[in-house]
Amino acid sequence: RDQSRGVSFTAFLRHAEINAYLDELARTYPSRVTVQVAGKSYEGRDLKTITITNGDGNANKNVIFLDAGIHAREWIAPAGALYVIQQLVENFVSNAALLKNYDWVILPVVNPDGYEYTHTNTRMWRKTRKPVTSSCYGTDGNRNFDYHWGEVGASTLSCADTYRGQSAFSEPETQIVRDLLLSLTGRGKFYLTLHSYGNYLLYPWGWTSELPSSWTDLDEVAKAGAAAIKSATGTAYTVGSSTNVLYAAAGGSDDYAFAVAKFPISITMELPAGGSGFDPTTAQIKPFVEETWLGIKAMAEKVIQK
Ligand code: ING
Ligand code: ZN
Repeated sequence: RDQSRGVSFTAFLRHAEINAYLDELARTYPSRVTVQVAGKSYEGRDLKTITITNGDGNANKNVIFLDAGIHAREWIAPAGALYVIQQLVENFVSNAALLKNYDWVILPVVNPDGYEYTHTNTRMWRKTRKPVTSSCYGTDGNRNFDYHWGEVGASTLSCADTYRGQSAFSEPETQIVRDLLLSLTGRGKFYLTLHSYGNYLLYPWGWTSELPSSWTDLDEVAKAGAAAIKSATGTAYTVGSSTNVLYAAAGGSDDYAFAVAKFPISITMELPAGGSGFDPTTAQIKPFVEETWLGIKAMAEKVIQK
């Protein structure tokens, strides 16, 4: 990090630095920004949400909920969430239309224990860090949500990278996302979860190849994101249901947000690959998150105009 204030997107931040940035925004922009501790990770780290408003005092607006970093090694995803935060807060004047009738709630690091572990120990760690047996640690957070939990594309083996967990919502981190999503039922109109890599905009279902009855709404929003990115940088995103364009996997947060928390639009965004996939160079951070923001903005605009 450099400069007097804020983040520069020239390095991947540690979890403590990310939380410090959120706190700094809350101090600097108290009328528009609220930071709350939604809960603690298994190892005791604070999962902080930032709620961004336009400061008009209306507490009952629709909500866009964004999270990132449920998978530890996908470092570009929390960076992408931070860029969204920076744009909405520090570049507020340009983005005021996105906050007129909507508040944004953003959880930039769902899995801070895993995220820190990829910085200190094992770069390619994916899961949480709660021990399952004496030799196998961690659950795949994106297989741990309680909607058709464990039915497909999830492992019952605790050492596996896609381990579904001992039970649905066995992890404090997924319980926190669950509780945030459920607290937003009704107001929550758009759930977006950032992952990497592969350039996909995925929507439900992950548990079946069938499509939800409202799939054309999902497709329309995702395609707006893909088109904005394509015209800005030429980067192609693949759009479709997770099962149909990537692979079947039950217990994902997007299926849960859509089916149980009743978010009418729920999308998983797989950001670009860098390096060998999960490890973009520091020089790639800025262009990747700028491009991602254009897609997110276009999707939000489509949701807002509905
Ligand atoms: N990809 C997602 C995963 O959890 C996904 C893809 C999302 C599948 C939603 C099914 C439902 O496997 C990554 N890179 O984690
Ligand atoms: Zn992922």
